[in-house]
This record gives sequence, C-alpha cells and structure tokens, in this order.
Amino acid sequence: MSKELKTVKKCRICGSQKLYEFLDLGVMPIPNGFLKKDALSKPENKYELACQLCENCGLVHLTNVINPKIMFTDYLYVTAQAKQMLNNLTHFAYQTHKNFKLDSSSLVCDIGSNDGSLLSLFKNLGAKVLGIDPAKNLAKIAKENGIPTEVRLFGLKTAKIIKERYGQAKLITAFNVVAHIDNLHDLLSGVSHLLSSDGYFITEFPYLLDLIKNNEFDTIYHEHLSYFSLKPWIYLIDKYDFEITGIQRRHIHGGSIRLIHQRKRPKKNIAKKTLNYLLSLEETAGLYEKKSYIQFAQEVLCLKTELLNMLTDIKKKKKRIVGYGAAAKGNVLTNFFGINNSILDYIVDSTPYKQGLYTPGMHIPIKPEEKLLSDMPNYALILAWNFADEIMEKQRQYTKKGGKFIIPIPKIRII
Ligand code: DWN
Repeated sequence: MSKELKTVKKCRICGSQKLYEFLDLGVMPIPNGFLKKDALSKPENKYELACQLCENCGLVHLTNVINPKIMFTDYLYVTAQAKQMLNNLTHFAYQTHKNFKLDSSSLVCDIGSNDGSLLSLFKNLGAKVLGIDPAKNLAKIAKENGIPTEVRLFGLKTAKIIKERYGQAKLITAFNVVAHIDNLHDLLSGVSHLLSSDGYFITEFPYLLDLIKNNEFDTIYHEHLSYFSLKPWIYLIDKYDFEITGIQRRHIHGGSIRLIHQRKRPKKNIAKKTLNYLLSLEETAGLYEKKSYIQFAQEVLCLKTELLNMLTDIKKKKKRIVGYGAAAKGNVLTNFFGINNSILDYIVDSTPYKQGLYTPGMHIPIKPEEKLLSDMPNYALILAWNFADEIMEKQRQYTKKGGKFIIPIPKIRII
C-alpha cells in the first residue's frame, strides 16, 4: 500500500485473481470527508471508486483500499443520529441479552463501537462491556458515556491484548463495520481468539441481494470495501470453524442481514433451512453471474440521466431544491451525478457535527433540519433515502405547506 492507497489484485476472501470490474463511479473524495468553510479553496484528495466481482467465490469488493487511518481516525458518522438505527439496536440488545442469558460475568465486545450506543444498552442490562474503535473523537464520546473503549483497529493483535486484559468475550458484535475491514482473515482470527468456546459472534451488514435488487449504487463507497452475500461469507467463516446458527434480514440501511455465529457443533443447525433458501435466492438473482452486474451498472447510468433531467426541469421552472440527510451515500450520489450547489441550495441534517460544514466534492452547505420548514424550498431530495419514512413523518408540516420530497432510490419518486 502506498501511504494512502492499495490496489486490490486478489480477492480478500479466497485469494483468486479472477476479478471482473463492473462499475466505475469515477474519482471522488471520501464520503465522510466533510469540510469546514476555510478548507473549500484547498485541493481535496480524490480516490478512484470502482467495484469488482470475484469470479471464484462471488465477493463484490472495491478495486482499491484507502488507508483506514485516513478514513476512520476522525469519524463523523454517529450511530445515535437515527431513531430507526437506535430502535434496531435496542431491540437487538434486549433480545440477545435474554436469549443468550448474559449476566454480570459476560463480557460483550463491540467491534466498531462508534459512540458506544449499542454497548450502553448491554451495560444497562448488566453485562460487562468493551468498545473497540479507531476513531478518537467517537471513543471520547463513548468514554464520557461510561463505555470503556480501546482506540484501535480490531484484528488478532488487538484480540490478544484484549484477552490478556479483560478475558474472553461471551458475545462479540460487529454492526456495519465488517464491510470496512480489509483483512477479513485477521478479523476472523481475532474473533476466534477472543470469543469464548460457547460464545456468539453477531454481525450485521448491508446485504448485496438488496443492493443489487434496489439499485443502491450509492452505498458503494470508499469505506465499504466489501459487499457481502452469503456464499463468500460462509466460505470465509468456514475456515475459522464457525457456522451461522441464526439469520435475519433487516430493513435498515437499504436492507441488511444479521448473522449469529457459533463454533461448529455436531448439533442440528436450525438455521440451515433459511441459509439454503437465501443461497438459492442469491443464485436466482444472478449474484454470481457477470451479466447481472453489467445490467446493474446500466441501471445506475439510467438513474443518473433520469434524475438530472428531473432536477434540471425543476430548476428551469425557477423552483428551489435542497437535500435532506448529509449521508455518506448522498455524497456518492451527488459527486457521481455532478449535483452541486447550483442544483441543491443546501442539505439539512440532524447531526450537530455536520451542521455548518460542507459536503466533500460538491461543497454543498449543511444546515440544521429546522431550516426546511423556516425556508420552505419547493423540493427536498432525500439523500438518506434509507430513512425516508422517518424523515417524511418528522417533516409532515413541510408537505402540508406544499413542500415535495424526491426519493431517488430504488426508483425516483416525488411525494
Ligand atoms: O456503514 C455506514 C453506514 C451504515 O452509515 C457508515 N460507513 C456510514 C453511514 O453511512 P451514511 O452516512 O450513509 O448513514 P446514514 O445513517 O444513512 O446517514 C443518515 C444521515 O441522515 C445522517 O447524517 C443523519 C441524517 N438524518 C437526518 O438528518 N434526519 C437521519 C435521519 C433519520 C433524520 O431524521
């Protein structure tokens, strides 16, 4: 790896070099690289964003890896900003604590613990908790909330340090972080080392089946190195003596999948039927065929044309448009489609950290959500489309007063 970038020449799961590039989103800044006003005149680092299919195991992954220190040391995405996300985590914590009979002797480790939102739930239920996250700014919030956090990337080396200091974990969670990790074998080695023999490893990540089905091209960005389906994931965990004993599809982040792993046991695996069903869905959806990805790339270009035509027509009629949700995915869409400040006057967002900053690449100003109702622009393009229902519910007054929402994914809709 140069200090900034490494080209991916072999699959990070199976090592195959038979990689087929199917989508090139051009070069753009990292999607959470929000800027202060005084940085707008300075040059921005831009990196290639392109996706490839491993023709051997089926893993979809980026063609390069940006040094994680550049992306994750000062990280602006805060878990607690979206109610739906917190509800998702709250239900999970209660269900898991009860089903796995966790108690005050149970250590729960969260890989990519962010602001400690998930671990706070387990702590309140009486478990011992430990966060692991490289983002100094977020670990500070977590520690202020009473969540001990190791500020480092997770892998076998970190697992050995943690096991030495805290003992083995009964539960290791990794929500929306596995896709961000380059060395998956190091991740699984670390989990295998840290997890107790009767422990559970639970991960949740966006599901490739939903991404392809719903045209969610904007969830492809530099932070997300891999886009998982079950076939390559099982190929990976199998090498570390894990099996999937629980599986759930989740309507979060455009469609995710939650997997419960335990060490392989002779016992009947009740999840086998669901696994086989989803694996057959993946085959039927053509997830392991090049032609599916050629079609996917074509649909992205059609969406680009259709949305740009619609926004241009609106502007020609002297109407005003803003963005809603300064999401990482929104920065991919605006950069790839070339939607800048001449189209979107500003973007409203609930995250205090992001307000007053500008989006990477397109330099669109970010304002508090309250501005939508006080300013009443004609249209609001929901860039955080995965939370469209929550947003439109919150902003009923805006539509009552004649404002219109535009939802771009999976198909363009005006509401
Ligand atoms: O993997 C990741 C995914 C899961 O989340 C991270 N790498 C980064 C992040 O991606 P994102 O920034 O696209 O995430 P969200 O959660 O889809 O972004 C939502 C944005 O919308 C946040 O900035 C908060 C904002 N928001 C808002 O302004 N009002 C969200 C809601 C629900 C709202 O009501």
